[in-house]
Amino acid sequence: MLVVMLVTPLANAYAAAPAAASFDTSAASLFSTGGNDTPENQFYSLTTNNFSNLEVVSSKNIFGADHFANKGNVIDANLGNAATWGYLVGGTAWIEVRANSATGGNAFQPGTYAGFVLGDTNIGVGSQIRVTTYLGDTQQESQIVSGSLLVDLGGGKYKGGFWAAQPFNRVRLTATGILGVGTVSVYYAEVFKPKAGPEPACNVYTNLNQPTYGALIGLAHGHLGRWPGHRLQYR
Ligand SMILES: [Ca+2]
Repeated sequence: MLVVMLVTPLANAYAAAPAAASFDTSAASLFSTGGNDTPENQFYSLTTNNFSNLEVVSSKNIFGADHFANKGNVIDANLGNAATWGYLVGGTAWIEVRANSATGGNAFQPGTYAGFVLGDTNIGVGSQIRVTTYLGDTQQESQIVSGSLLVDLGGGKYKGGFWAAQPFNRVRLTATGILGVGTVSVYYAEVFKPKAGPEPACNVYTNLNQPTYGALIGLAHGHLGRWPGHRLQYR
């Protein structure tokens, strides 16, 4: 199997907006359920216009209220609204998207990207953003994605996540140790399921682009066209 990826040395991340998904309420069968039917070679939001049977859960404060206000914004069809956690002095809060039909062999498989699009100008300053995958209630993997690992999408939005080595059906974002007063905004969770493209023909230029190939390129250095510091990765 050949999957071609263009990645940065710093982060296996890509800064393009996810492809717009059509939304047809009359054809529920078009909805994805998990690893078996998620479109390949594109970032695909874990939102109700793309997936059936989604759930979003937030950590709660001592009064039993969700830390993240408007948590439903994370899974609704509008990619422009967010769930927000307003903090005073530090602390920890998390928000988690569960793909409840992605069970058993339909879980997202190893090699799938799991992450979030979030916004907050204070992230990375005395704070930490972590992405954790779960299979049911069982934690699978967890990585810090804040600081230089975040990909700046512009417009105050950032992309943070990682390529999972274990199957999962839940993705959690945890914000920890933030100093001062501010807000963490979480827009949506997303996955990227890579798939091998056709073997490139010899001696001709071949465009290694989505969705034919699982082609990724980091934009962290802003040198599209010359790609210094980037490398080809074959899987
Ligand atoms: Ca939304």
